[in-house]
Amino acid sequence: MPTTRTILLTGFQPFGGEQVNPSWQAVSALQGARIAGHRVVARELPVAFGASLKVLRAALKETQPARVICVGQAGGRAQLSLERVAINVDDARIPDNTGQQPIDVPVIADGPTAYFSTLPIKAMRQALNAAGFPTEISQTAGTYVCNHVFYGLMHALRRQPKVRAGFIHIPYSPAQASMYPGAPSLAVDTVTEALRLAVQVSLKIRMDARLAAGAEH
Ligand code: PCA
Repeated sequence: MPTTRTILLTGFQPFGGEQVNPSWQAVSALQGARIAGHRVVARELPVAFGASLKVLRAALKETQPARVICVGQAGGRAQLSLERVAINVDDARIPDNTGQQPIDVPVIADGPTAYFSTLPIKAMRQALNAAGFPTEISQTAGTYVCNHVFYGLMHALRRQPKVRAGFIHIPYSPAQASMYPGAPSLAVDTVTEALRLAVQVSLKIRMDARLAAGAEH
């Protein structure tokens, strides 16, 4: 019997005064799910520079995953954002949940300027859009804890290119968005189903699709 391989999915704790984080709500719903012969392990990361990466690295070591998708909340965005690039800088507009507010410090001293996602983001966007999930390619994951985790993830896996990994930002949940008139939102159940499909595509696609998804600004 071949051993069941693991898919590691992470979400975040609430931050910035919110009561919930829809990234963890959506990811935790897939805990233990079987997707294309793989088993999902879901983990919640603290919204903290440094500590988030400690938890992530321990989970990578423990689960030896075949794929990793980290997920975070991006309030104000209207679509699922498949992040293209992680950059080597922490520049926090607001303190993290432990009160740290790094400004212009590298995630990893002496690390490269950036890492690209190794997920087939174009093929994923195509499949997600075809299934009715609003999805875009994003050219920046910001400079807060999500980018920190994305960069640290790609750095940790830099010598394991077969372990495809990346980051997806998601909109507010409808309950959160009701506090901010006009803010876009996406139902948590919808995000969960979109993530299930994203994992399926990441397992199936060997060579990413060649589709334009650039931005002029
Ligand atoms: N979103 C924040 C950090 C945690 C989260 O869910 C971000 O985009 O950096």
